[in-house]
Amino acid sequence: MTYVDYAATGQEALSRIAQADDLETLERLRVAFLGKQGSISGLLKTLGSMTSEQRQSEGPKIHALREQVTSALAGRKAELEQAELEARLATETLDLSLPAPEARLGSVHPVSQVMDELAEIFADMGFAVATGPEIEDDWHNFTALNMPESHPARAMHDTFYFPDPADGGGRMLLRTHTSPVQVRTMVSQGAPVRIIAPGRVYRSDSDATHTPMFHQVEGLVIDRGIHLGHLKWTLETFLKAFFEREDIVLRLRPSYFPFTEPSVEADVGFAHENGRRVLGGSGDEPGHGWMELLGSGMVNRRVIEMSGLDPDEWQGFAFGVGVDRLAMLKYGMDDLRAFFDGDVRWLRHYGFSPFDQPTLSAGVGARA
Ligand code: 2NL
Repeated sequence: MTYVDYAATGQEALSRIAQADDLETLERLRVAFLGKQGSISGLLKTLGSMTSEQRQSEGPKIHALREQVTSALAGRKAELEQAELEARLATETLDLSLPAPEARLGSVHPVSQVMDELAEIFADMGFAVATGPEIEDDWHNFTALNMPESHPARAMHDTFYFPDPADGGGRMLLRTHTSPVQVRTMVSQGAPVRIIAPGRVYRSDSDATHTPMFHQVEGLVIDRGIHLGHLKWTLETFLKAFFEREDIVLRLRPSYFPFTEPSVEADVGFAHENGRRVLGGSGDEPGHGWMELLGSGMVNRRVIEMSGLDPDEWQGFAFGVGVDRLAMLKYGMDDLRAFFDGDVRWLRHYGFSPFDQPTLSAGVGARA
């Protein structure tokens, strides 16, 4: 049995700990003394092969040595950490007078902007906003709107079809207009109704002025004694507010939709100013013209009936207008396809600041 000079071993360990001048060196020392293969751990293991007498005399010395080294390591660690903190505090500076880094701001898409404007304008006339599914069944999209299976008007509304999981023989489709939202509202809440239904709709159309997906807002009023005069006033009031011009002139022209009777298409008068079309004034003035803007009419009594209401008690008017087209006209954007390219340069040019919303509540058209 070789006797170890614990005092000398302790002295040496303490002096190496005191000399460690960074945390990594200190950690290496801890492993060298107290780690699994460490020298003091090794001494502890020798206790196992001692006689009980030896163990009684050597045990306390080895444990005392381990305590001494453990607390020296902890003490030095605290010193080194404090020194590191002081060094950082002495060198790091924080200039609170610097301007904050500029945050990258997104912008509001013109279509979303126009939908917000429409919701505000119609809210002032007492209309609520109604929404519904973009994947519809045949009945809500066609049949309830007086377009039965064989109706020729369905051809204009060709769209994307899916099998209906709930009905083996039936099919689902991407809605071709937001009218099914209005049908659903009549069915579920009954009369009276005063709503607009904004949203995405889908048709198989694609060129410079048509995209297979576009945005529509439809309006529906159902009440007692509703007539064409209510429709005309509502459209005029809406268009004057939207285009921010009192001189908007409407021309109602007879038309045909299966879901309205009579049906009227609404044109607005425009003038040419500096080679651009500017809305306002009668289209019959010399040099002026009429531009087709939206479709509308008195709700066909068969549609009212199919939605579960009595057409002898309840009448109404409805209209539908393309949101993308309204945005193009109001903000002077000329290619419809650019709306859905997702090009951020286009958005930066035409997009709206989320903090400067030109809605009625913040001033329509208010831009810096
Ligand atoms: C257009 C024409 C229109 C309607 C939509 C409608 C809805 C119900 C009942 C009756 Cl629930 N009509 N909507 C009526 C007339 C025209 O849209 O050219 N839109 C782009």
